[in-house]
Amino acid sequence: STRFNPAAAEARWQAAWSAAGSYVANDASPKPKTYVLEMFPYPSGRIHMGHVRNYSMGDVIARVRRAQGFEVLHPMGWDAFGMPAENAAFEKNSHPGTWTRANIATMRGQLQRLGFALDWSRELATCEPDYYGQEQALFLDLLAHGLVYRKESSVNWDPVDNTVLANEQVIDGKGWRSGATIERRKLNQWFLKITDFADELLDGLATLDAWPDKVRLMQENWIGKSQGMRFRFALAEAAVGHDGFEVFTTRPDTLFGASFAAIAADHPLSLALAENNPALAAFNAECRATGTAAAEVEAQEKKGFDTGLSVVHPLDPSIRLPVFVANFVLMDYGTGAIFGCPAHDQRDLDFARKYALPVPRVVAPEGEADAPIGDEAYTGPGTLVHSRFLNGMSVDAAKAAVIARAETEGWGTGTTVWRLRDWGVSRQRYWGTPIPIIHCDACGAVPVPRAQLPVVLPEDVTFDAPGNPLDRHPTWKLVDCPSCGKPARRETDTLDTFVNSSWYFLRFASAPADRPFDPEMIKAWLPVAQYIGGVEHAILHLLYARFWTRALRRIGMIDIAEPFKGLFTQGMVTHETYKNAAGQWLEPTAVERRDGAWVEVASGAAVELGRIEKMSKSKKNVVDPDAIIAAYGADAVRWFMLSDSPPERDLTWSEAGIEGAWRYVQRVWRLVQGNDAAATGDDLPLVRLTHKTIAGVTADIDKLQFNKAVARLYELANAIERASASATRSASIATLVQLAAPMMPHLAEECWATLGNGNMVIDAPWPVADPALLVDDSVTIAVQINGKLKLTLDLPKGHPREAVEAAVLTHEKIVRALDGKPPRKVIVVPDRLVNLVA
Ligand code: ANZ
Ligand code: ZN
Repeated sequence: STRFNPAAAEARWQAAWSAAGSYVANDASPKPKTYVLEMFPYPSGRIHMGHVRNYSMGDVIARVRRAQGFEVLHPMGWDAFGMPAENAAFEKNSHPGTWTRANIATMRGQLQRLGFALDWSRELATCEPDYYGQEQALFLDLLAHGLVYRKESSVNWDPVDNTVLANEQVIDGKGWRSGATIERRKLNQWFLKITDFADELLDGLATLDAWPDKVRLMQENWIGKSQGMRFRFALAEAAVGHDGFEVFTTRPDTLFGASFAAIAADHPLSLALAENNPALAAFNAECRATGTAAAEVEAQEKKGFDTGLSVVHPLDPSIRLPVFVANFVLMDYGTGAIFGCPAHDQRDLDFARKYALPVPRVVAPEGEADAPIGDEAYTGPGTLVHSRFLNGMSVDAAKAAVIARAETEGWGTGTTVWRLRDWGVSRQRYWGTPIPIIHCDACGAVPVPRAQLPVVLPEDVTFDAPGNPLDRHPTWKLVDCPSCGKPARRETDTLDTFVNSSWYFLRFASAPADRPFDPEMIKAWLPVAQYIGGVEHAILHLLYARFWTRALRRIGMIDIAEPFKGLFTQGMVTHETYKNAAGQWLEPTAVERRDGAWVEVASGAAVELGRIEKMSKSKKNVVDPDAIIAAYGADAVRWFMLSDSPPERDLTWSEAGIEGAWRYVQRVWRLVQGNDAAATGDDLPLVRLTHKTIAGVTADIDKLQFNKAVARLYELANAIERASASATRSASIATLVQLAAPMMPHLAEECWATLGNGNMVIDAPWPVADPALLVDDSVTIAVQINGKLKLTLDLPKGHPREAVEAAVLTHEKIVRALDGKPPRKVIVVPDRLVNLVA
């Protein structure tokens, strides 16, 4: 047939690969090992085009490495715990596991139909006890080494639903489901000591030269190392047993710009004052009743309560500053107290304007007059002004000068300040890894004995009420204390799902039943050579995974410092958006172009064409991979995903794009069908282009520039189409098939078989370019027999002597002229002449 039929071919080759175990990674292989990984998906329901793009890229790398002789680990699994499953369960009063496992089955089928070269024998789902039980063991290992601790900390409390909310569930200070005003509540929660690794995590970034600079910078800013100072403010007059308090600042240089001091509502001084001040007590209560998200604290109106007290300026005892309790000062950061410098801090400026406090400027931008401050605080660099002994210094020099003075005089100390906080991992949720702890009134928090792991989530839970079903379960939490045997309670919090994704790449390398992983296999496979995923994970996931790797190294379980050697973050898949006259979003399948205008397919009504945006359910501008595979086949989808844009940029899905991919699939197929395997003769320009394509595609793929590789394969196909039959042309068709195989594996297998190869194309070694054929200039060589010119040959400049000889002796004309006999002698003058003595 002249048409390639994807449906039949895809199923056949997928079955053949699976039967041959082609993509099963062999731990015992003598080949060099490499590990290619894409960020595992959350099983939300169906695979979307963003997944297809991500996994198509990883698949190309995995397939090329395999063809290059590597033993490749390319696994897949499911980041299967999390809120959406619990929300779905709540809506349908069903079990989150039912929803999750059904989604996994659907999505696994979709990935398999795309023909990815994945080792499904290593598939894992984080929601299964064999995975999360080992996670519990790791948690206890970190606990035993002092890298886990328990501390009181604020959460968002929904007083109507009686539940803790994640920051994303608090919208404008209200609970997303109940609409109730959210309060701050203190709960005992578990923390991982990521701050112990702040230095390491920062310094380690320098070793990650195969990561995008932008991601390294984002991590650096998140860790946020800076110079700060703590110092003591003395109260002008002692009150309620306090004679002062400590403040923390990152801007000691601005100390002469101070116009007030402020403490948190929960600061010991504020609490003490509130005991006989009902107005302050009421203000403190109001402060507590707001969300904890930084953005929210930032957004809310700055409010203060004047305590009537004042503090003494440490650099000039004649200056007094009023002391406020302020709602934007948080108790669990720094010392819970600040000095306010309105000219150079926006929160302080808003506050000062509201309470009519002075706004003295102390930093002026280089070369500019020290104009009064308007509505915007000046936070940029500059020179110190109105600051006595600091005048004329830069910000950094002034910081150092103030710290030096404070340390000499003994009222303050310089500190290195990190923006990074310890990682609170307690979640008041059902669908997560149970924290393996038992609380006993006598013994405190007792680890669950190893022999009793995994602590399995109970199946018989209800989702008919808000809150944590583990808390409501009648018996699950009732256990005896492992230490004293008295009745005790299980911890009902579960671990943040970011914990699940912080070590899954280790479990892929080996998944023993009795341990989290086999350290020998970590040595064999890790670090991941190439990790690919969305830039939305550039900060938290990657930082947490780096932290777990370093923490496990510190406690002696593994010996790598960084989990991901190479990192690539791909762009999004976008699509046009469509709206009807009523302003409702329309799906791409519901609209079409008629006479140059967009209309609704069903009604013919006019449609407004909106912006190109990331595919999302809310804007309905999604294209379902299944429908596209059914229409065009998996290879065309994969090809289009790799072809149009540089992989780090957004890719706009279009009908024209997928049509183009489909036409290319058919062109390659026609070239193979029309191949004349018996043709003889060389076509040097085509040989050269083919070798250039081999070198170019290989280099492009090494740099993940898939769109460039694709462009080269278009060019090669064009050249082959134009060339007339020759041995070269047949060979070039085979090479084209091989080079396209990582992107269009099913088509490639079908072509390879049609070309008469016995093996599968995936088992053929990756083509290697002949460097001599890559040299651009060619020379014309005169070929003589017994001194008489017979023909001229265009050969690459510097072509090796044997290759020149071979090209001459196999040439049709020469073979005929010599009557098929070998010459008596061959004289080669490099790049000029070949004389045959007959
Ligand atoms: C005086 C000052 C002057 C400040 C200035 C900033 C600019 P980051 O960078 O986020 O760490 N601060 C300190 N403790 C606080 C708390 N518990 N709640 C709210 N704010 C607090 O922020 C450090 C700065 O945030 C500190 O430096 C302090 O204000 C404020 F021109 O001190 B600064
Ligand atoms: Zn006990």
